[in-house]
Amino acid sequence: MTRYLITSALPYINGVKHLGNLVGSMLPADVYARYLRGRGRNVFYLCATDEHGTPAELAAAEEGVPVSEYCKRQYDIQKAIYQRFDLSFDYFGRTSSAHNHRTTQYIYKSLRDRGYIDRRKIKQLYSPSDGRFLPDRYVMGTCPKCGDEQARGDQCDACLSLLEPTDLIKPRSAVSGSFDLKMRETEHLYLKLSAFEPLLREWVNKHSNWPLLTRSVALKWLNEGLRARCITRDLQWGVPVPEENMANKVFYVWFDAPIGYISAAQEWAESIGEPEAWRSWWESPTDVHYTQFMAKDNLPFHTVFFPAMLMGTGESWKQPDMIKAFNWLTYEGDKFSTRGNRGVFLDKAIDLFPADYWRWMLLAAAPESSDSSFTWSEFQNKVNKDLNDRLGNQVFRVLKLCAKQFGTIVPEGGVFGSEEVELEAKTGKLIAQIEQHYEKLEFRYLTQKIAELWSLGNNYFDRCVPWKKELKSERRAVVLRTSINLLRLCALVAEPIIPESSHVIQACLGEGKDAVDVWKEQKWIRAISSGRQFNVPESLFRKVSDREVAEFTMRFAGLSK
Ligand code: B3M
Ligand code: ZN
Repeated sequence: MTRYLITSALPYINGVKHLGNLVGSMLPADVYARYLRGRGRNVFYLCATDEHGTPAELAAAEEGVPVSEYCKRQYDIQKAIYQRFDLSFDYFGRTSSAHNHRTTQYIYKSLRDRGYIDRRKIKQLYSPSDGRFLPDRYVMGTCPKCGDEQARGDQCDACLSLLEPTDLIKPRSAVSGSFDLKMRETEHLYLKLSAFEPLLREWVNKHSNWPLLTRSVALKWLNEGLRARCITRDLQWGVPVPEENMANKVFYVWFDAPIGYISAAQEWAESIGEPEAWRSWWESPTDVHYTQFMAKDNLPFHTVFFPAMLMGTGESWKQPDMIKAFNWLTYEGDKFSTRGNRGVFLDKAIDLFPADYWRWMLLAAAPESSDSSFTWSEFQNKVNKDLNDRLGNQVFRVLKLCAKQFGTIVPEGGVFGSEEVELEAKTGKLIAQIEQHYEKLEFRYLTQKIAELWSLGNNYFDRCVPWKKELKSERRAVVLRTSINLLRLCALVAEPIIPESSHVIQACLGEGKDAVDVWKEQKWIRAISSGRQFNVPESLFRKVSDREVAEFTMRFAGLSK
C-alpha cells in the first residue's frame, strides 16, 4: 500500500508567522495529512523551522542576543503556536540540528566528489561602514528585471527573479543603509546547475499532473537557462563548509533548508529510538508518494535547485511526486508587514478565535488560482454563515428537536420516502466531489462543496418540517434519524479542516474514536441506526459581531493608516 510523505515549506525562524504563511503551506498540508490518515493511509507529515541565513542573524543582532539563543526561543514559540492551530506534524524539526549539519555536509561532499562544485574567486560587495562582506539579504536595491526598489540580494519578491547581490541596481547595505559599498575579492563555492538541465526538464515534463503554477514557474526558470549558483555565504551562523580556507563561510540557507526535510525525518527517527527508520521514506522508496506544499516564491528552489542537488549525488533520494503552490494572501488588499505591524500574526489570531474559525476561513479564501485577500468582513461571513448557520445551528436544532420529541436517543420506525431517496443520491454525489477535491488538493472548491453538504441538511430538514405535530410520529422519526446521520457525515468530511469542532459533534453523536473512511464505508445517511444515545451540545460556534469587525480592522491596520 502506498505511503504518503508530506512536507510544508519550512517557516523562517525570524518571528511569528502571519495568516498568509499559514494558508500558503502548513494549513493545506495538514488538511491533506488529516484527510489521508482518516482514510487509513500511512502518512508521514514533516515540517521544521528554517533557522539559517541572514534573516536569523539580522533579527538576533537587532535583539542583541546570540543567534543560537534567539533561534531556540523562536523555535519554541512557533512550535507552540502551531500546536494551538492543530497542525498535526509527525515531527517538527530544526534546520540547525546536528542531523541537518551532517546531512548537508554529506550531500555537499558527494556533489563535490562528482564534479558538480566549482570554486570561484569572485568580487563581492564589501561594506566598510559595516566592516563585512554583504551576502544576499544584507544587500537591498533596485531589481534589474522589474525595477522594484525593495529587491533583496537573493531574490526579488515583486517578479520572483532569483538574483545575486551584484545584480542589484543602486545596492545598499540592509544593516546600515550605506550606499558606500566596495568590491573585494573572495572565494566561494558554486553548484553547476546547468549540468542538470536536461534531467530537470525531463523530470518536470514527466509531471504533467502538477498544477499550472508549479509547472509554469519551473519551466520559466529552465527556459531562462540555468547558471551556476553560489552556495556559500560569509556568515557565522549556518552549516560550516567542510573545506580548507573556508572557515568564515557557511552554506547558503537555501542549500541546507530543503535538506531539512530529510533531517527532520532523521530527528524523528532518533526521537522514537529507531535511528534508521527515516531511510525507508527517503532512500529510493518505491511505495512512497511525496507531496510538497509551499508559497510560489519557493517554487524555483523546489522544482530546480533542490531536485538538482539530490540528482547530483547520484543516489536515489525521494523526489516529490506533487508540488502544490499558493499565490499570495494579502491583508485587506495589501501586504502583511511585520515592521509596519500590519495584518494578523498567528499568536494574535489564535488568542482571538479558535483554530477551526481560522482554518475554515483561510482555506475558503486560499490564494489558489490567484492572489486573494484576507478581510475581516469575509472572516465574519465565513464564520457566521458557514460555521454558525449552516453547521453549528443545524447540529443544535436537529438534536434539540429530537431530544424533545423522542428523548436523547436516535428514534426508530418509518422507512425512507422519496425525500430520503433523493437526499441520498444528492449526498452521494456531493461526497464524491468532496473526495475529488481532497485528492486534487483543490481547497477552495473543497470548502464550497462541504458547505453545500451542510446546506443540504438544512434544506432537507426545513422541507420535511419534523417539528409539525400533524406529522405522523414515524415520519418524524425518519426525518430526525436521517438528519442525525447527515450531521455525522457533515462532521466527518470536514474533520481535516475543522478537527476540533468535528470531534465535538462526533462525540455528541456517540461516534467511536477510530477513524472512519466515509468514502469506503458508503453508508451515507444510514450509518447510525435507531437506539443510539446522543447528547445535545452547548453552542459549537459563536458569531463574529459587526463591532468586532470594526475593532479588529482598526487594530490590525498597521502604522500606515
Ligand atoms: N524558509 C520559507 C519562505 O520562503 C522558506 C522555505 C524553506 S523550504 C525548504 O517563506
Ligand atoms: Zn523584480
